[in-house]
Amino acid sequence: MKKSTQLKNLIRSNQLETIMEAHNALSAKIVEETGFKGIWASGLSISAALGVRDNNEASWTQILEVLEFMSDATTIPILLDGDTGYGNFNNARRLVQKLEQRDIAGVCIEDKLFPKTNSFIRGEVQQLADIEEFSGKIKAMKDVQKDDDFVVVSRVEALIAGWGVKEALKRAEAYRQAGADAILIHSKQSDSNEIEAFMKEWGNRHPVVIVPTKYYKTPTSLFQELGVSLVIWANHNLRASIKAMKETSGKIYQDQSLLHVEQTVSPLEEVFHLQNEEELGHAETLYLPQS
Ligand code: SPV
Ligand code: MG
Repeated sequence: MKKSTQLKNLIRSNQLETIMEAHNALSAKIVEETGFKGIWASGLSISAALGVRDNNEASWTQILEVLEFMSDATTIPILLDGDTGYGNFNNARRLVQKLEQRDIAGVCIEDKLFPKTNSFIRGEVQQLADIEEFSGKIKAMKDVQKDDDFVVVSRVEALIAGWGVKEALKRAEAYRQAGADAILIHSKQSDSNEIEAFMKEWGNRHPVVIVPTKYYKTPTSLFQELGVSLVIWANHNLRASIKAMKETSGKIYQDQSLLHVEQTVSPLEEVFHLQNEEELGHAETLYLPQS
């Protein structure tokens, strides 16, 4: 099944679905092998892995290069965190064309201004996009896609900016009418109260995506009860790898020896497996002269 169709089915399925963050081909492959049905190509994680801030410091074509490796290495759909679409409607629709060419299943854009800042950094002073302008951007993206199943998720940042649930509902409804396939409602609170308030008013109008990074204590079963369609575990492979790399670098530096790390790191065979080394071995028997 096409990756776009897989993602559309996840968003439309009656049960709660989850997708997991990746920031390069290696982490994307691990997400797939774990059993997840989809990948969140996180802007925060990709930029952190590139050594830059989550402020559109990496150009959109640099992000595309990372995505191409992620997509080539996997068979499950990738939902790109497309920030604000990297400009106005015209930049955003060109992004859709380039994503479709790379078999990326969908993109999420947020109603902020370029260059954006991560939602957990000074959220209240972040400016929101004009509703009409952002709705035009969604329409342009939906109009340009060639594959009917390509997914556009519209992310509402009203709660992040402190504008309240009423404004969030107003924006979500406008973006639904503009043609978005799903609404991502984001919150930075440590409990899920405002997400619950949003969901109760929203009902089953249209699929909803959430990112419970800050309200991680809320049981996942509650999200299902609220009618949420898709949960994104947004940055945990990045954060896990930072911890593992710090511990390993620290131990080797301290001991000036590999003795106490060999058993704690992945074996080289695992690395070769993740690179699909087996396939090359097989291809060599087919295509190289066998003496
Ligand atoms: C990301 O993963 O880059 C996101 C989610 O946009 S958040 O960091 O919560 O804004
Ligand atoms: Mg992001």
